[in-house]
Amino acid sequence: MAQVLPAERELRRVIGDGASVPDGEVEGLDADELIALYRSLVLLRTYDERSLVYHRQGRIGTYAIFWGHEAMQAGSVHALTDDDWIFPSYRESAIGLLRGMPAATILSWWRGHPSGWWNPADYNVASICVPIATHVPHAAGLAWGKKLRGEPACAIAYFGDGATSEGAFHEGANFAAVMDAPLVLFCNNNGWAISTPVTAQTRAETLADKAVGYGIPAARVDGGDVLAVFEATRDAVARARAGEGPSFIEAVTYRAAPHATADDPSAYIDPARVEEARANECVGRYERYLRRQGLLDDALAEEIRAEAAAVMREGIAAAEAESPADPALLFEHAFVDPPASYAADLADLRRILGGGSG
Ligand SMILES: Cc1ncc(C[n+]2csc(CCOP(=O)(O)OP(=O)(O)O)c2C)c(N)n1
Ligand SMILES: [Mg+2]
Repeated sequence: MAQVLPAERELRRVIGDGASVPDGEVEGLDADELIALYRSLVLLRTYDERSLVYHRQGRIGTYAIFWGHEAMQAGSVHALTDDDWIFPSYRESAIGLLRGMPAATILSWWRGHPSGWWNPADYNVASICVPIATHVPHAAGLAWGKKLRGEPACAIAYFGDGATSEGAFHEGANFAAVMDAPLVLFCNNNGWAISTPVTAQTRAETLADKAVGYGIPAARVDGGDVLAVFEATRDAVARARAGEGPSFIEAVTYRAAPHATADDPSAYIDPARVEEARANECVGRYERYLRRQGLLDDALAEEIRAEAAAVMREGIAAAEAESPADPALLFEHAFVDPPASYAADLADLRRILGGGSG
């Protein structure tokens, strides 16, 4: 059976445990960049934790929690330039924050408000993809387009372990490989597709093995190690820019939170394994690393957390200050020729919403 080479099946790690496992180092990252990475992690963590509270307060709708996924998101984005395109799934909904997108925009998306839609070209961040894996061919096409135009930019598509069972993943991966498209296929393997464990998802020994069939080089990294994720993504981006085509990164973690706010994982998950994942979560791991390196102290950590909290406070205030959307927007692109009942139905809908009885 074709397999990823044995050395590449090991999870790449940089951050040690402060005891028996020594810290490594990533070449080419200076102190400012290491702190910038921490700032991104804290911003994402704060966004996620505040969002859960906003959901419980009824201020945003159903929300896909990404607690524990921050290292995969921040580590990979820091390996890109702003010209590179990001294709997020719902799990990476807030990744635009790392490209300067206002928190209010993303919060509005989760509030189902049209101000939550952005022009992808403003940030080189595509729309949040909810259907599993359907953005992989889009990312492959965009990356191929960059190559055809002779531009140096590449694309990165984020998707989960479950997505590697979907046709769209395989079509996108094969297409990117055949066209030598500058694409990074970033798989967040958090062990679960809602309640389906990865062991019930595939007979492949690793998800990285799936890349072999397409002739795509693959790496497996510890998804909780932001520096290992950064390094693997930087290698993949270098390959893409050198005209060597797509790469696959399998970042391995264990989902330490419910799939989304509508999920109750106590029905299927092993609580001891969750506890272990929470104790070893990625933001704390990196924080301890920076402290061991003498780069972070309490004052700086507190300043960075306060900054992120302010971003969220302002974000929710701005999202809630938006005036209610016109319900006609729901139908704007639905009909070429609206049915005869359309005007009356819309008037009914306006009356119900306006009357607060809907
Ligand atoms: C095409 C499609 N089928 C089914 C669903 C319902 N669904 C939503 S999330 C999910 C699980 C996806 O798991 P995974 O790819 O591992 O991503 P994760 O949620 O763990 O990040 C499924 C099946 C969907 N959104 N789209
Ligand atoms: Mg998953």
